[in-house]
Amino acid sequence: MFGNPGSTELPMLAEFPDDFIYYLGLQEAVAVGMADGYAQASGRVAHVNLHTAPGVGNAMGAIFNAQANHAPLLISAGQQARELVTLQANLTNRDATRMPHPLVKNAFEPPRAADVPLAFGRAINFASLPPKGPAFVSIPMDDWDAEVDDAAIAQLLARSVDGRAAPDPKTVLALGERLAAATRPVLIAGPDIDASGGWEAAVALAEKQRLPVFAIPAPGGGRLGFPEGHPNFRGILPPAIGPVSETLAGHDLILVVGSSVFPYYPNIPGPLLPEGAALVQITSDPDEASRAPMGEAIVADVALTLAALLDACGDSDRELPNEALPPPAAGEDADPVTPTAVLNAFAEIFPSDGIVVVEAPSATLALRNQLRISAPASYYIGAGGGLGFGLAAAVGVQLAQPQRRVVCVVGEGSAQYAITALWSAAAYGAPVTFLVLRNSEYAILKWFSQIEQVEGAPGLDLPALSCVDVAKGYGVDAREVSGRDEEVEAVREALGAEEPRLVEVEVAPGMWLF
Ligand SMILES: Cc1ncc(C[n+]2csc(CCOP(=O)(O)OP(=O)(O)O)c2C)c(N)n1
Repeated sequence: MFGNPGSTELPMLAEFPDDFIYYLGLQEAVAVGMADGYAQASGRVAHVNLHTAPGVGNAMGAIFNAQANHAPLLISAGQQARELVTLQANLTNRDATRMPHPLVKNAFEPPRAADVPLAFGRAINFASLPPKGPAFVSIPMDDWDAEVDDAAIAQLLARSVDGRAAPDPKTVLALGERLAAATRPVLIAGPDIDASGGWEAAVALAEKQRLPVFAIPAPGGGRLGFPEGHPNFRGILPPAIGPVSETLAGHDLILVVGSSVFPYYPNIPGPLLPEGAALVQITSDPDEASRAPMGEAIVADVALTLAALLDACGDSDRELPNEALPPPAAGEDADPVTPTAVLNAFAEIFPSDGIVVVEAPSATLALRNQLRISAPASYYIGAGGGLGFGLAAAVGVQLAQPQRRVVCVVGEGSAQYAITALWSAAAYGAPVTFLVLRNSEYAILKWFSQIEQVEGAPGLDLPALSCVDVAKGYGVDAREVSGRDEEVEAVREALGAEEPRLVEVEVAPGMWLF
C-alpha cells in the first residue's frame, strides 16, 4: 500500500498486517506516482490510500497521469465519520465521489459500513479490467469498527475477473488479407503492446509482413511498443496532425496497435491521413476507439489480437522500402555539455536489462535516439504529460522490479513536482539512479513559444535551481558533475550502489531531438 495518512485514515491503518508494506509518500502526488509506476511495472493493481478531500486534491495531477497510463490503481480515501458528514465537520469530503471525476473509472462511497469490503473488491476489479485505470473508494472513518460477514469475505477473496477479450476471428482474417494485399503497409506501435504482453507478437508480425514500424508521437506517449534498435524501426512520429500524415505519406494501410489515434500535442493542422491511406486501430480501450477521428477500429486485447493476426497472414516477400535508422549522433563537444552528448555517454553504460523512467521534456527525443531501447518493460514516461510522474514512478518501478536497475532521467524543473519522492527512495532503499539534466530553464516551453508564436512569456527561466543539496536533505547521496567523463564515472558508480543516488549534470539549454 502506498499512501499519505491523516486522522481520517488512521482507523484503516490500525493493526496494519505484517504481510503488507506501507510505502509512505510525503505528498499525495508522490504516493500516487509511486503506485502508478509499481502497477505498471508489476502488471498488478496497486493500492494507494489518500487523506480525505485535501489529499485527493493534491493527488489529482497524478491520478490524471495514471488514467492516461492505463495504470490499474485502487485509490481509497478517508472520509469524516458518518454521523458528522451531514453537519460537515472539518475534513468532510462534501462530495467525495464527484471529486476525482472524470479521472477515475468508478468512484464510490459504500452506503453501509458492512459494504466496505465489497466496495474494495469492486474497485479492484474496475481497475484491472480493460481499459485498466484508477478506481476510487471513499470510506467514512468509523466504518472500520463495523463487523463483517466472514463467509461473504471468503467469497470475495475467492473471486477473479478476466477481461481479456479476443477479437472476432472473421475480422482478423479480413485484416490479415488486407495486410498481405497492401502495397506499403506500416505499423504504428503504441504503449499497450508492452502493457498487454504483445511485444514479441508485434516484432514477429513486423518481420513476417516486412512492415516498417514507427513509434507513436513523443514526447509523452507512455511505454514503448517496439524495439527501437530493430532494423524495421523507422523512428518516432511527430506529435501533430499535419506532420503525422506527411510522415506517413505513401503508405496505403496504417495499422495502429495499442494506442489512441493519435496522442497529438501542438495544433498543427493538416489532413488526418495521407492521400489513399486506410487506417486500422487495434485497442483494448473502447474510449480510444470511439474518439478516433478517422479509420476503423478493433476493440480487443492487444496481445491476443496481434497473435491472431500473426496466424492470419503468411510471410510477405514485400521489400522493406527504407534503410534502417542511422546510428545515433555522438553530440557536439560543447561547454556545458549537450544533452545529446550526456545521453550518448549514458547509453554506453546503461545495463542491458536496465529500465529508464523519463521526465526530461526537451531531451526525451534525444534519449530515445541515443538509447534505442529494445527490450520490453524497459521504458516508462507519463502518457498524460503532467509533470511529477518521473521521480515518483521511478521509485515505484524500482520497488516492483528489484532485480533490475532503474535510471530516472529528469529535468531539474520536472523534478520539483514530486521532489519528495527522493525521500521515499532513500527510506525504502530503492536504488534508483536519478540523472538530472540541469539547463536552468523550461526549455520545452521556450520551444513551444516559438511554435505558438508567443513572445515575452514570463516564468520560463530557472536560475539557481539545483537538486543536489535538496537530495541530500532527503537522505540521497548526490553530486554535481560536469562533462561526459565525470558523468560516466558518477553514473557507473551510482549503478553499482545499493541505495539511491542523484547525479546532476549542467547541460546546454534548448531542445534536443537527436
Ligand atoms: C503539472 C504540470 N505543470 C506544468 C506543466 C507544463 N510544463 C511542461 S514541460 C515544463 C518544463 C519542464 O522543465 P524541465 O524539467 O526543466 O525540462 P526542460 O523543458 O528544460 O527539458 C513545464 C513547466 C506540466 N506539463 N505539468
